[in-house]
Amino acid sequence: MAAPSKTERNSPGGWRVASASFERSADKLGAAPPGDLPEIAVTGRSNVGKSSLLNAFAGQRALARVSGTPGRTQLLNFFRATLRHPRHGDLGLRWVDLPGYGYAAAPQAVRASFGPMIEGYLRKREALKGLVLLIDARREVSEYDHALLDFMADRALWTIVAVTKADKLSKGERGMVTAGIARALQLPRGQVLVTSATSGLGFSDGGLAEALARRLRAETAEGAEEAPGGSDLPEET
Ligand SMILES: Nc1nc2c(ncn2[C@@H]2O[C@H](COP(=O)(O)OP(=O)(O)OP(=O)(O)O)[C@@H](O)[C@H]2O)c(=O)[nH]1
Ligand SMILES: [Mg+2]
Repeated sequence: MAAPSKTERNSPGGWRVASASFERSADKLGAAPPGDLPEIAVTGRSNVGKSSLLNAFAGQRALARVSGTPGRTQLLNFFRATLRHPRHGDLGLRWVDLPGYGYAAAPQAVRASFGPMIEGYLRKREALKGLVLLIDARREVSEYDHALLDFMADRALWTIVAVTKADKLSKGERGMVTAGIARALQLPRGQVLVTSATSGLGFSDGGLAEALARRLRAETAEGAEEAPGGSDLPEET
């Protein structure tokens, strides 16, 4: 993966979300939009904060529906977003909100709980360039999360973890929790981003938009070459 230049890494007012809108829901891969934009799939256990993360990322209140009832969304929800950088210009992407997993199913049945729709999407969608795996700051990494990554192992998709609801932790706890999650998932610490949809932590400079933009730019630079790499996130602010 092409390393971001020092200027890019440190640029104040770097990548941000210029626009985001709902595109469509699909109940099968055949109903998905054309794969003409790079896609980032967002996944995690039910109620982990996927919809809230999207709203915070997009800077919109009600782009995705925040639900009080876990496990209800059973569709692939496609959103379009444009990332913008003052010098590098615009990057288009699709953000794909996957149904939450681990709801009323045993970990061994994670795959079954995905169903053919999600399995087909994760395995076959060529436009899919990265995965954002959400982990609740107050919960342990679960067998479900491990099962998802195991399930994805043969595809070796670039993955970043977003720790959600970090506002429920003290600043000291955040560092410990992040290190613990990185260890549990055997990911570099730099691929674990601490976020709070409530406080906005993890969404400004050096946050999620920056990490996704870097990945998509590296992807473009690599062309067809397969090379999952690190996101090299800055330390939590
Ligand atoms: N304190 C706090 N609560 C949050 C945060 N993000 C989400 N929540 C709450 O967590 C609950 C679930 O949030 P959602 O965004 O609907 O979670 P989801 O993963 O999309 O849920 P499903 O689609 O049902 O699986 C809601 O009550 C949110 O208000 C956060 O950053 N901080
Ligand atoms: Mg949701």
